Amino acid sequence: MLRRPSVRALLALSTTATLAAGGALALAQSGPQPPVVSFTLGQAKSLPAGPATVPAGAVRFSVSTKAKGMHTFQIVRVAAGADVAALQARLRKVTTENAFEAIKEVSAVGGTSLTAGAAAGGVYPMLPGSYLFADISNETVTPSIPFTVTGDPATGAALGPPTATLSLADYKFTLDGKLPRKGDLRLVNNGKRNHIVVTIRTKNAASSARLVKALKTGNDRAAGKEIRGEGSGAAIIGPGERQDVAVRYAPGSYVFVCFWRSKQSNQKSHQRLGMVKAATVK
Ligand SMILES: [Cu+2]
Repeated sequence: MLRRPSVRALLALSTTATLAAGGALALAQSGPQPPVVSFTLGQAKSLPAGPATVPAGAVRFSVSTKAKGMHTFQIVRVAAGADVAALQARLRKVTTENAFEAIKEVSAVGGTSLTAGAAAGGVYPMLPGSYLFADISNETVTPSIPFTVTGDPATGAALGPPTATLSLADYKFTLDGKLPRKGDLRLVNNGKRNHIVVTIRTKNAASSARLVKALKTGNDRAAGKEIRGEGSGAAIIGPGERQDVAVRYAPGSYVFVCFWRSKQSNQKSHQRLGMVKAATVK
């Protein structure tokens, strides 16, 4: 559902654009390590696999796939008392932002993209309750499996100190701290809307400035000229959610962009409303 035409078209415009989030992600955290849970994404329309229960508190999701191409996992919270199996069936048919937001009993927690060969993921402050672990890579179906978070609700808010924080608002990005070459990047949604974060590498700061302008004005052709090398993506981050994405950046210039577009933004893509930001890694 994330791979809307505008995203695909934009990335396809650059022959050098390869999505390599999985390969770029690495675990890097000092101090006490959160427990790790491992999930896998399958081929095409097959179901993901993973544990039925996950402990409450800060948990590192380590996600891998053997499938070709870029895949994106999405953690979805299910409202208390809702019929999980029914929602799983309903989510399976979701292929658009509006269809996702129409299901009131589910909300996006977070997720990220990955490619075969390297585990990707991040640390999530998990609260007890019912969840779905979904594969949102496919454009015609959204397969998912249920899991339950059990344990002390009080531990759910604990995340360690961030290396850097990228805050998401309606409709703007704010970056606090320096992007690490290797570490955890905290993503926090302070807005009232769902957002995504696609990270695009550019040639230099001037190219980033041109890309920012092109994305804000919806000029995909101009934007395509500035995309360089690998990009990566964070899945849907719901209002109030936070996650620490394990990242590894080569020194250089980058642009963060949100392509989310739904009725809540009057069908305007968020990048047109200002959700584009250039950043550098030294
Ligand atoms: Cu957005």
